[in-house]
Formats: sequence, C-alpha cells, structure tokens
Amino acid sequence: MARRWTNNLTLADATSEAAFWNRRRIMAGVAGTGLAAALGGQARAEGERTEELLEPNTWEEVTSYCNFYEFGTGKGDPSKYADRMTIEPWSVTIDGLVEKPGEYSFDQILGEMTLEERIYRFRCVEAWSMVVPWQGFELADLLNLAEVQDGAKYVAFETLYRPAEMPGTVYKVLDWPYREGLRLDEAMHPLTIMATGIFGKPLPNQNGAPLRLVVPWKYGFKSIKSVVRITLTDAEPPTSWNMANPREYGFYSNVNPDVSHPRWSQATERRIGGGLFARRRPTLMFNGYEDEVAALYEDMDLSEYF
Ligand SMILES: Nc1nc2c(c(=O)[nH]1)N[C@H]1C(S)=C(S)[C@@H](COP(=O)(O)O)O[C@H]1N2
Ligand SMILES: [Mo]
Repeated sequence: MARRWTNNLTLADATSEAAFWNRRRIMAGVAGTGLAAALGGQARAEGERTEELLEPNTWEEVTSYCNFYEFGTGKGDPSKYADRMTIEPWSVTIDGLVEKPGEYSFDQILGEMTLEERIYRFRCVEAWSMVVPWQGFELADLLNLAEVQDGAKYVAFETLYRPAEMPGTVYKVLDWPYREGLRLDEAMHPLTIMATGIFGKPLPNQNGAPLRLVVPWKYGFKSIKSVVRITLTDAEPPTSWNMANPREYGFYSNVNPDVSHPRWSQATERRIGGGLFARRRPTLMFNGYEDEVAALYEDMDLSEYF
C-alpha cells in the first residue's frame, strides 16, 4: 500500500491544553478522518467533542496503569518491575517470507525510519481506554526495509522472553513468549505503527521499550510490547491470548461495540483518569477509525472473525 498517513488536524485541535506538552513541531495529529466521521463528519465544527475524545491522558496515567504480564498481572506491576529488563543492546529479528532476513539492531532501524508523533486512542478489552501521544514509525516502512515476499499473508510478532528479568513469567498465565499477529494488509495499514516513545520521551520499559506495536482500531492486547522478532508467514500465526482462551480472544480483536466479550459487554468504555472523563461512553466502531479501516473487513462476518 503506497498510501501514507495524512491528516489536517493538529494537537491544537485536539486539546486546548497543548502547552503542557511542549512540542517544537507536531508532525502528525489526531485520529483524522475516521474519528471525524464518527463525530458526524464535523469534527472541526464539533471541536469540543473532538477535544474530549482525544484529550491525552497524563504521563502518570499512561506509565503507571499498564498491562505487561511478563512483569505481573496487576496494572501497577509493570511500573514496579519492568526496569529490570535490559533494553540495550536491542535487536529485532525479521525473518520468514522476506528478501532480507536478519537481525536488525534498534539503532539501525531508527536510522532508517521516519519518526512521527501521533495521538491515538487506545482501547482495552476490559473496557477502559486512554489517549496516548506516541512517537514512532509506520510498521509498513520496517516491513518494506526487509522486503516482504509475494507469498506473505500474515505478520507474527514476539516479545522478549528473559525470565531472569521478568518476574511475571514464572506464572504460566500465558504461553511465553508473548505472541501476536496481524494480517499483512492490517500490518501495512498507515495507522499501524511501531512506537518508540510517548510524550516526546523514549518509551518507559513498562510501556514496551524500546519498541512496541500500536494498532489503534484493535483491542490493546494486540499492541505487543518489547518486540524482538517479526516473522512474515503464509498462514495465520498463533497468538498468546487466542491460545490461552480462544472463545474470548479471536485473531482479529477489532474494537467493536456490537461483538461482546463472552463475560462482558464491549458497548461502552471508561476513560482512565478522573474528572470529566470518568463516565462511561459508547465504544466507537473500530475505536473511531472506521473510515480508515472498515474496507479491510468488507466481506467478513465480524461476529465470526472476532
Ligand atoms: N509483551 C506484552 N505486550 C503486551 C501486553 C503484555 O502483557 N505483554 N499487554 C497488552 C495489553 S492487554 C494492553 S491493554 C497493552 C497495554 O499497553 P500500555 O500498558 O502501554 O497501556 O499492551 C499490550 N501488549
Ligand atoms: Mo488490554
């Protein structure tokens, strides 16, 4: 897909409190046309609602309320224990159906990629959501660097598995290493990024340092952290959550208010952080990115392929 991310909105459109965020330049902005459409095609006119939906969470919220089961299953565990993870040196093995397989060092990757800043909504399957200002690059650029072969249809990802530095891995809640997967067209979509930072700073370990996937129209668990391997395959790859509980977690895991998790409704969500945002709000189809991604699933029954 040759299409790159474009949008006309800036952070200033998303929040009147942009000042705290001290940016020299906002290269990319809010969730663009998808969210605009979700708001009735008048996001600019309905600035207040845009502001509400894309008001970034605080650094404190984003870095202390985390999911990273390798460090424990509590939301506060990653911020307590993830500093035990050594992130230097770091490399990502890219293999499978690519012309240029190999071990790519993190520095080498950064040298080749165009870093951008983007604000994406993030929605968890447990029905909480956040808005995070990410830095990163399009996953498509990294895959193009490795030159994907014609036969590739899926992309598999793996997190670092280093038990000595990851106290949560003594519990077999998931089959380690943590694994995720995307269909190739999802992986190549311009909304799909590999994040290397938040709030203009390098990613804290608890958020998936030094690089993690962000797929804003899917439930949070698809956004795999601390990635060490990316494998191009011709068959749908196994994923940790699907292996753990296939009834509750499908391969696609698109945010969808119409398809409930077997144990709870997905129709509403609670914004992390207090005050104005504490009330539950309706969940948006594809997390508000419907205009951008609905075409990927045109011929699919999303209650079957959940
Ligand atoms: N390796 C790994 N990646 C992971 C997880 C995990 O437990 N291990 N949790 C996922 C889940 S369920 C969510 S909601 C997001 C949370 O990202 P955040 O802590 O940066 O908000 O990370 C995802 N990526
Ligand atoms: Mo999650």
